Amino acid sequence: MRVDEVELRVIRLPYRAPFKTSFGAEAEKHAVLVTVRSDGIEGHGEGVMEPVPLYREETIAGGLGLLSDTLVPWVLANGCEHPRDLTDAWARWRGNNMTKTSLELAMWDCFARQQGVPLRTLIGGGDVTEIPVGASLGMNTVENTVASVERHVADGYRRVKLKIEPGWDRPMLSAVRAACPDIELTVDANSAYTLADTDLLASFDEYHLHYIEQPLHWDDLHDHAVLAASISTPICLDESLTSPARVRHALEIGACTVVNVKVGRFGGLTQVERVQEECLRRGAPMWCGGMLETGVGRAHNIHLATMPGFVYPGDTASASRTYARDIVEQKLEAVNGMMPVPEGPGIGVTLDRAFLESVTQSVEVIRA
Ligand code: OSB
Ligand code: MG
Repeated sequence: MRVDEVELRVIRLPYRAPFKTSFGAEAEKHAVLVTVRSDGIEGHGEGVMEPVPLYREETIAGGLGLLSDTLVPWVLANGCEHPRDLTDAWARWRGNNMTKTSLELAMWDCFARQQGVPLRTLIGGGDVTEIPVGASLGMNTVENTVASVERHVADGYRRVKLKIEPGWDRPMLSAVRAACPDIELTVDANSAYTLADTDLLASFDEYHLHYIEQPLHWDDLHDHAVLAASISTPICLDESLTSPARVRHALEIGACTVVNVKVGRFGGLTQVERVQEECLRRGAPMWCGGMLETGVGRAHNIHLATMPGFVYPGDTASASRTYARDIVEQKLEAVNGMMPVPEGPGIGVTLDRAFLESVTQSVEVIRA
């Protein structure tokens, strides 16, 4: 595939309500939208780098610099035989997984559209037309949280995940469990605890959580393995898993038994295919995480979650939970906890160009 030009667009899209986690409250999404154009066909990818590095290290400013100085010129000069080859071609440029992913996903989408096939058919999800999804609830009051959990269960969501931090855990979890004793419930601490909290974390066993997500430091494996020996609740890692090797290490030492897959954290679809190999070999369930993506990233996540290793419900809930208006024309809405895979070539969504312009902060087009 020869690439004629690449567009780097930064957008700002307001959330319907601020999303509060242990790293703060966010009121709007800042996203990098990458579009590649090749022989009259476009493909899109979304970068999940942040304005400031609260989740992992990558920032939008740093990502844009690497894209325009290095990755985009490389793609314009070299193209690719198959998007599966890009990860290894870029391996000498270390890290920057989210940034690499934004361009890699655009290349996969463009490639699939040129072949006239849905992206899922290129990554092993050929027969899958819908995926099971749960919802991730930000921090709020106990009363609002219980009401929100009940609403999501009534809407058919397959599991509910609650953001937690020290001071926002046991009373809230007790109230939710009292209201909904049997639902599939998980918690996500986004690294808010330390091993000094082991007794507190062990006390969560009584809530019968499906798993606890990233309780400790955002780059740690060792302490999670120590914690795992002291609690019954399974541990799922998110932030700490950044490569197929890290996943293998985590599973080998028992730092986690469940794997949250975010394509941006791993550096692209080819890396996720390798993570899937590790997980299938070791019987570790994967599920598809989210970063409150706009329609482009959300559509990619839906296709990703059709891969056979994804066995637990993911975070790719209805777009309308997060945005009053999205940048794609298709409505990405779950029905009874099942998210339909967008039909048509590539990721199966088209941009709402007029609305996209209205939320655009900057655009740069780089040509061969
Ligand atoms: O830790 O999974 C996370 C959102 C932004 C950054 C990190 C996380 C999240 C979510 C939201 O939990 C998941 C979603 O609805 O996309
Ligand atoms: Mg998480």
